[in-house]
Amino acid sequence: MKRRTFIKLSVISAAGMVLPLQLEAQADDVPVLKPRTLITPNEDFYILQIKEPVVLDAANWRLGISGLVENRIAPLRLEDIKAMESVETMRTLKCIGDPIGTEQMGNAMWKGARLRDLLQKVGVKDEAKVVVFQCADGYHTAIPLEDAMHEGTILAYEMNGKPLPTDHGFPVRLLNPGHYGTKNPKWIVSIQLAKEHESYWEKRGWDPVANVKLATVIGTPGTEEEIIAGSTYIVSGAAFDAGHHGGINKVEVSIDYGETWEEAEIWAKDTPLAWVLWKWKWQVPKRKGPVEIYARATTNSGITQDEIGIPVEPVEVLGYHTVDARIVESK
Ligand SMILES: Nc1nc2c(c(=O)[nH]1)N[C@H]1C(S)=C(S)[C@@H](COP(=O)(O)O)O[C@H]1N2
Ligand SMILES: [Mo]
Repeated sequence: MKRRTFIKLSVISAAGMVLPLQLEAQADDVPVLKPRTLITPNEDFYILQIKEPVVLDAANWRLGISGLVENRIAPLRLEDIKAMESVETMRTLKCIGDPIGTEQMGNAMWKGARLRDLLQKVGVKDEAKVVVFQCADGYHTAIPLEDAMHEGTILAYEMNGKPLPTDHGFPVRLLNPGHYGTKNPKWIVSIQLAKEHESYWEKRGWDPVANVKLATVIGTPGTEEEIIAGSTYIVSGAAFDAGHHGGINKVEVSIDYGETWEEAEIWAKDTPLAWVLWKWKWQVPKRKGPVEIYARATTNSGITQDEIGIPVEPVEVLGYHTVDARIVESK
């Protein structure tokens, strides 16, 4: 996979036309970081679902709550959910199919209502063990009642200060801290309390728990990227543990197959439910040829990623992300 190594700027030509200008990533004065910003703009946020995004009309949309509940309530309108106490929180979302997070990971500010406030309103029967979400595209997934009652589990209706975009689940999606995207359903149309449920992806062999594993991703350089011998180059990326190991304490980079490690600077962070962004200034050697870049994180609980990954409690740690690049003569 080739990564983007150029940034686009616009300049006004002599004739007054806006021309695209490409700058090389390795130019010393214009380091290109990937990710570039702590918050991923909505238009850059990855999009993933089983079919096409569903376009729902807020006026006609209703959210039904049924199953093992004490009180029957009329289906909720979007206004009803917006009238509940709201929380605004920064969260990183990541796909289980890309656990390192090279492409399918993004971070946003989300606003919504706590799921538990809604569940307390309807009253949950003792036999209920899971909360099932049915979505307008036919997707369905369940989460344990305990996770549903977590104060950080929200029914989100805003993303980065805007109504939730259609691609990200308009009008309402779940944000379920600590869990991969599969457990963050979009276009929710009904919620059921049940004893058990086999979800869409579980039927197809995916992990029913879907806890996010600790991982560090190298954004720059990209695979096969050409790096100028003797230059300074900013290696950059993100690291995320979804709070399972107390958050990220330190990120390190190695360019000698893990023999020695250099500490990167964490230049942006929020709570452990958001990624940390890091960068490391590399004095690129004069010798030309292939180079392999490794990155690893150490958590606040004291766990450091190793080469192949570690099955530690409470959730796993992935191995290093490695990127093959090339040191070349300047052109
Ligand atoms: N309704 C619905 N919700 C869904 C999915 C889906 O296919 N349908 N896919 C899930 C998966 S696998 C991921 S990774 C996230 C992606 O969320 P995003 O498109 O907002 O980035 O949505 C989750 N929620
Ligand atoms: Mo996913």
